[in-house]
Amino acid sequence: MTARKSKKTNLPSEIVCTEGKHSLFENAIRKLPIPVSSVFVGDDGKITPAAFEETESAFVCKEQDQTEKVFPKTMAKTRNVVLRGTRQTAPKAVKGKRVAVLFSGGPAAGGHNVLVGLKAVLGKDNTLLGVRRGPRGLLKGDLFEVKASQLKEVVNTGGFGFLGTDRTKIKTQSQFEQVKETVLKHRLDGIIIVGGDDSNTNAAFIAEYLEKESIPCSVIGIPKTIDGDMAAGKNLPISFGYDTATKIYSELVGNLAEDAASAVKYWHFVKLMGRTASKITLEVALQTKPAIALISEEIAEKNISLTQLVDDIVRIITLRRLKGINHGVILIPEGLVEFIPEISALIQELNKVLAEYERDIKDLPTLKNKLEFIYPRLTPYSAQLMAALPDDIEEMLILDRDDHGNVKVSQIETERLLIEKIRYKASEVKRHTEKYFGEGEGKIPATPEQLQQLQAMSLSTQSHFLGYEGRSGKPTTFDAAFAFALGLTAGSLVLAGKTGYMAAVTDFDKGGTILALPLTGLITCELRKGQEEMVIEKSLVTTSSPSFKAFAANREKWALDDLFSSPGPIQHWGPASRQIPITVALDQGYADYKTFNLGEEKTVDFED
Ligand code: FBP
Repeated sequence: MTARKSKKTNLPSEIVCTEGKHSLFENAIRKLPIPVSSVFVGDDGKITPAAFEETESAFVCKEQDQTEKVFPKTMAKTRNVVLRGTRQTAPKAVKGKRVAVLFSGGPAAGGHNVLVGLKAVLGKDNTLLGVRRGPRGLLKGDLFEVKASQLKEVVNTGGFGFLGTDRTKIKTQSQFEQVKETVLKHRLDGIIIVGGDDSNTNAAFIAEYLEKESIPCSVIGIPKTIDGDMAAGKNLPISFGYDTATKIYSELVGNLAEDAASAVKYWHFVKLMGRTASKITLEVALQTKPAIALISEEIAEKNISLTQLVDDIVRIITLRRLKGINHGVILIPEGLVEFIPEISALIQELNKVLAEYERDIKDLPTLKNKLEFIYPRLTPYSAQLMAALPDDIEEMLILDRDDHGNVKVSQIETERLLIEKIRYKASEVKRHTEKYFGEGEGKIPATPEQLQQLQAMSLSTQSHFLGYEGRSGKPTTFDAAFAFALGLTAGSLVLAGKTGYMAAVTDFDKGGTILALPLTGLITCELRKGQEEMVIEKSLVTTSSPSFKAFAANREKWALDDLFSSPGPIQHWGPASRQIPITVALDQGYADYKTFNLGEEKTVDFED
């Protein structure tokens, strides 16, 4: 018998080869071609900057007088008129421009493709500089030249790792002077701020300041955020990052629904990121059809109290239980607490107290001392409500706001608050069947057998928070193409000498229309840290929108049976790889959501 020759294995070294973001998948997606709008394709087939022309559409500010007072220079320049990008057949070469780009706020998938788009459109004759660690890096002047070879490593990859990010608000005179120093020191002709509503507010203020100082440096915003609240109707259906995040969450929620139906014992309470707006929750609900999905904006509109909300949820749980279904998935938007009328009133009171007595409260050594100081300054109703909240939530509500004055809702465990109250109510329903079951208004009809079955059921809950895992995933093909187009648009705007605009893309079903939206047209007045401030307006869910109506028309059905669907993992190629968010397709009036069209696919080449 001959001994079998042992085969030499390369496996250990193959594993090492995948270090530094070189998994089989990462290597493959770097090579994926990106759809490019024909506006950016020259006669030679190469990437070419767009030109811009005025459209007939102009924004009317919510607070016209105040906006004009705060932004006189940029308002006079843009007149709030929307610009459209057009293809240049014989573009005049623009050379020697130096453009800085920074990420601001939370990460969102596609950020690296913005950089690739910028590099591609600026070409060899201009310089792209990266700002390390967001607005803070801009203030410090922490810039470096971005090389094509570096971008080839990050194209189509997720996260903001290449530059980093932070949430510094730029609003004081000394901060503006620091920005000026950076502009002069690095001889900048343009600053691109990739961010959400707060970051684009920064962009609007910096643009105005530099204009006042007669410094010829364009400031352009790029709409980024997973939250979906950086949108402006037909002009800007959505920001980049939303599609990827909602698809990641939808996969996980689909898996949880499957788990609930398999193990037949758990109610999964899933809090979904999205800060204020419930746009993420709405999209995930349309993708997965869970038993319950709460939409904060509807709760505020209908003035639904916490008690009423808990009652409504327990009613659905009970109806399912009577059918023998003692499991399900409940989606909870991250910002819910801010929309429940009595908690929202409490937060507003707290914001006022925290703003008025900021220093006194800061100096108090313990949490107990802070609470003792705050309680007497609240109305009796709010004080009573706060005292009834779990300790950790009480603590989160009085903790410092972020730099932009937002309550840190991602840190508030709303899902646990609801679980606690729902458990109590569900057990009450079981204990007092005569009150809740039978004939008559508000009562649930049930047979003795069903009630017996109900008594044998216990409420097993699991809580989850899906947030950070959705922000830095590999961009979907849509986000990859969309972010790339935004980079091309912003770069073109700087080369055209425009300032005070946000790059935008619309008509995702028709090859992509390129737009530039005047930042001042998106500004409104909001209460932040108890004071009125000019900020870019958040786009929230409206109950009259087609996407909400589609959800509302089906939710009862989804509540009473297991009709969930599992969209599965994000697909970068294959049948589901060209989907856009269902909410976007519905609200924009597209014929379907399965195939976006942002132009012809191209393997983008760019050199230093
Ligand atoms: P942006 O608006 O900056 O994109 O951030 C969105 C977000 O992911 C929210 O959904 C969430 O509430 C928040 O960031 C969390 O912020 P942090 O990273 O500071 O914890």
